[in-house]
Amino acid sequence: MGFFENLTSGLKKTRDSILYGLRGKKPSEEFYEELEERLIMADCGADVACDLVDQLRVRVREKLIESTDEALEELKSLCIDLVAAGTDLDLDGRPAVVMLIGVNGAGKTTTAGKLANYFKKQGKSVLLAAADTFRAAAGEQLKVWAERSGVELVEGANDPSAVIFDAVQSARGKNIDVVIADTAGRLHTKKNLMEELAKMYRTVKKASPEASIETLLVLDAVTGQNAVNQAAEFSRSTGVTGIVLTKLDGTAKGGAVISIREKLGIPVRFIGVGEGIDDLDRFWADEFCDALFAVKED
Ligand SMILES: Nc1nc2c(ncn2[C@@H]2O[C@H](COP(=O)(O)OP(=O)(O)OP(=O)(O)O)[C@@H](O)[C@H]2O)c(=O)[nH]1
Ligand SMILES: [Mg+2]
Repeated sequence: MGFFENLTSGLKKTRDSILYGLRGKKPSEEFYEELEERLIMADCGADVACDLVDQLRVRVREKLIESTDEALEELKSLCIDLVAAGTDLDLDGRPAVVMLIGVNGAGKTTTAGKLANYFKKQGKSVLLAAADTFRAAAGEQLKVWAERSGVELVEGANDPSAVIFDAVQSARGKNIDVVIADTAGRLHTKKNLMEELAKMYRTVKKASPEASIETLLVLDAVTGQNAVNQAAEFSRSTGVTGIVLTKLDGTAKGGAVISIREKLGIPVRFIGVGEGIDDLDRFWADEFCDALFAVKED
């Protein structure tokens, strides 16, 4: 199955919950009200949903649109405008370092494994850094992913910054393109744990001044609006350059992507739509909105 099919089937729950019964009609006040409610249910956020539907009303009037199918196509293009900007990755540094951060169980380790495979397929050399030194089994879990994707792994005893230092230095020595660091799950309310992230960031710069750093906040889409709150909290205490939204396959809350982009201005960089090694891809606004609002019955 290609990724687009994967994405389309992953977002089926969200799409169905937004579109059910709305197709093949004339746009009426009832349609707009129902649509707004569905967007809120899909966790687009109440203000964003209200804005989108208001803009849609104007478009429908201006373009003399007469069917809800056409109106939903318009909604799709409004949605693309909202989420498209700034999705490019900064991988120019030597090495490029991708730090995965987030609360417990969001999907950081799985994403680290999938990303290793993703970059490797693009012809880049990759090194995984097991910087979750908190949970005993975390290193083992990452080792399995390293073997699966055929990349090197750097481990260490109990200091995440030391692991990152070793990994970045080793990558520098071996001319490796990308270092992916898996970190321990943490609550954004724990100040010392947030400071630990800041220390890891400084350590990368110490190990290689030419390194570029992408700090990707991994969020579980199933948590919907709560994911939006987590994003707000994490970005307040540490620099978050992008979001990885995981588990979009298991939720009707895919609208969180729109909400995060609109409310926090943080771009979604990658999305996860399953537990397999290939169930991750870059976030492309048009593909995503296509899958979210596919007007054709499926
Ligand atoms: N369905 C689905 N499951 C996922 C996805 N990403 C991760 N998971 C599952 O979510 C669970 C937690 O994933 P981990 O990668 O261990 O999460 P983590 O953030 O590293 O967890 P901690 O290290 O404990 O904080 C695992 O069972 C994964 O298989 C996804 O995109 N879709
Ligand atoms: Mg983990």
